[in-house]
Amino acid sequence: MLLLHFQTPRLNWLFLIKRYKSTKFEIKPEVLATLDEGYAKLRSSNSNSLLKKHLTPEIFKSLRTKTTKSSTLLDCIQSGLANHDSKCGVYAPDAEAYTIFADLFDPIIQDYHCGFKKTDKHPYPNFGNPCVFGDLDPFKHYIASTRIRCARSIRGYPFNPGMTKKHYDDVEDMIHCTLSKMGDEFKGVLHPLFGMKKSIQRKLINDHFLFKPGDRFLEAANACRYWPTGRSIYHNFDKTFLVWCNEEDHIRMISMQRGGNLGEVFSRLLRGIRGMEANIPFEYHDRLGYLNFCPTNLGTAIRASVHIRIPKLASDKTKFEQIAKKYKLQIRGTHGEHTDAEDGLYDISNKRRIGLTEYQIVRGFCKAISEIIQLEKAEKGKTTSKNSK
Ligand code: ADP
Ligand code: DAR
Repeated sequence: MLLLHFQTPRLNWLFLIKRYKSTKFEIKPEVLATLDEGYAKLRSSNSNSLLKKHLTPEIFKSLRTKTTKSSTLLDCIQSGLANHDSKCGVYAPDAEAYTIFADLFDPIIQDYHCGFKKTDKHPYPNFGNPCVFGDLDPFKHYIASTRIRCARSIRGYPFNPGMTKKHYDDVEDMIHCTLSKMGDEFKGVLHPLFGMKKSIQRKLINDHFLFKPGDRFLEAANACRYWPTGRSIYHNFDKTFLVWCNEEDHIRMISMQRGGNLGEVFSRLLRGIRGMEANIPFEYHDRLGYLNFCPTNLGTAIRASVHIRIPKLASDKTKFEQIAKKYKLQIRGTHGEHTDAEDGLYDISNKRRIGLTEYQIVRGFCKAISEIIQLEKAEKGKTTSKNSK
């Protein structure tokens, strides 16, 4: 704290207390009442969320009346209080929340990201040489498509719940303007959700390009105000590089294509990130790396995924779970988070996003998918030899 050079020590403290108080705000009694009621219901629920697991009565008591310049504990946990089926249950309404409410966020971050402790520091960005990964399925027997996305927040802008209508419009304009300056491979079209034909929206969603509206977890986190103002999707003409504007985060950059060529997908994402960061400052924390709305999207904020058909391996639940645990994988359905797999097609991705560099995360993902394909081949081989007897 800057030491002041007043003659009268008493004035020192009065000034400091006044300045500290000016950066905080009084919590309304109704907010505290909502917090207490919601927390009691959560404690008595059968929720398995990380919020319930880590918001102990002691931590609740210590954080209950804390605030950032613009948010309260309720702003952080309201989604998990309203949706007991949340996996995580918390969001950071602003970057400062990761510091002020660290006693809650740090154990959740450690739990979700497989052991990233509050004393650990995320490494500086390093994408290595993305081309080394090549094609994981050159004969196209298993992988339907490959996608790598990263989340980014724009420095100086509040996260979703604190944004005004103008913020949403400004962010959309900033992204569109930046994309229009990028190389030919990124030339494409912006589709604002505002006024988008339902048929076009449905096709973009069904084709795995566009996010779905009405995510109840985001709605409960106060992240869908003014919808669909400022929400849009940009894609290049090949639909291999896409940018989501103002869905959950300010920016989601996505590189994707049919087949298993992880090297091409990763290389394109890196070129896209370089193009965007040349004009837009991203929110970056010295210990947590890239900061975003959800604590599952910190550090690299990268999710690399394949839509892969592995009916044999998936039928052996124990083996499937063993390999997912070994490589810290997340298994989803193929129509987005909170969906189930259909006809043996799974969305398999890295779960951990912090504590490793971008290159290390994609390398681990590459090893995992390669082993999964080998296991599926072996299972297929067993079946073939049985049938031939
Ligand atoms: P994220 O948080 O990474 O955006 P979601 O699970 O919400 O992930 O998926 C968003 C959209 O991206 C969904 O339509 C999903 O089907 C699609 N998607 C995710 N991974 C792939 C992939 N490997 N290939 C094709 N589409 C994908
Ligand atoms: N649905 C919330 C968020 C989980 C992580 N996914 C994100 N951020 N899209 C939950 O707690 O389940």
